[in-house]
Amino acid sequence: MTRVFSGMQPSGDPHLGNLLGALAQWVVDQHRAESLYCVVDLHALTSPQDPAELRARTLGLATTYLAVGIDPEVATVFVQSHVPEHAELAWIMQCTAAYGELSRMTQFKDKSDQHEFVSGGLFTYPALMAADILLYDADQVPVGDDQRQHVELTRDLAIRFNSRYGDTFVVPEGVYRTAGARVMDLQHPTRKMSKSLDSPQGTILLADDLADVARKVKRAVTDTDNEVRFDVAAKPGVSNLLSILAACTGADPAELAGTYTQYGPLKADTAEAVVEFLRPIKARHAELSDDPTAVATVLAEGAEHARQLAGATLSRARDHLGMLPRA
Ligand code: ATP
Ligand code: LTN
Repeated sequence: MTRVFSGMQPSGDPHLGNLLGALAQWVVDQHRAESLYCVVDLHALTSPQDPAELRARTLGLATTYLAVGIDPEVATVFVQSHVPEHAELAWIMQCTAAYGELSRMTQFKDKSDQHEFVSGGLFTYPALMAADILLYDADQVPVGDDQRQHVELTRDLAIRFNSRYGDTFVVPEGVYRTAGARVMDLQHPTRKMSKSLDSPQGTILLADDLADVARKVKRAVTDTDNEVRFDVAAKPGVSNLLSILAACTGADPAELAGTYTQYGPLKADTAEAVVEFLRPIKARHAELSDDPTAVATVLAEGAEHARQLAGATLSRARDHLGMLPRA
């Protein structure tokens, strides 16, 4: 059976981009593949975190996975740092990656320009991501468009390791969703919606109340020519609304464009679609948050299963590398 692995950082509150670009895909994938979904808390440490917030967000993000419909009876849900094999294979991947290769990662270049404190971990982040994926012999990695370069690097590292030390890792493929793959900020539609961009009016959070959600969509930046057309370059704001509406309703954005002649109705329909998309997820999240021990149990079971898989791969890699077996 195909195996799928993906992860998300507990570094901010989940937003509509995370839900449509990633989590919605995960929910679908769990029924066609053996799926593992990880809360990548070690990745969040690449920038300084408030301890209490990190703890709350880690549990909160795991709760979101379950609230969107990831079923722990079907998929494995766990926290990265509960499986110490990630950190160990990450070191091996750091030693497999070239300095120049890591230097070319655009996410590193963007983030290191934005931050005053640039950790060594931010630089080696893609090696940890490669370890996440390779530990589970994942065939497919569903991610947003922005992670393409990291998945390509993972493939390169797996191929390099296999050719140096013999067949060890499965070479994974990235799976990039088209509708909703890149949800843009509602106020700055040429930038992706993101938890690290300070744009509260342009970002729809799962935690927002539904009236706020509708208001933010209706106030989204469009343009003045009043023509509804799906054209990301020329009409980023309108195209973003069409993509969001399409992703929430399972339609095609270009086809949807033909059914509108004005911005008003497009905004109203998009607002309603987003609200109806979020409503059940919010309700389920609230329910699960009332029972944090149930979520903790899911995570404990998930980690146990993940460790079995990860342990086997790591032993294989250690052996092929020539590391002395542990007594
Ligand atoms: P940051 O702002 O710190 O970069 P983020 O909001 O981009 O964070 P990540 O934790 O980096 O979120 O991403 C989690 C997942 O959500 C990834 O698969 C990523 O591709 C996807 N994702 C993030 N933002 C968007 C977006 N605007 N549109 C579509 N997918 C997104
Ligand atoms: N880098 C990813 C999160 C991430 C991930 C992974 C995604 C960490 N490890 C493994 C897929 C597979 C991000 O920032 N979105």
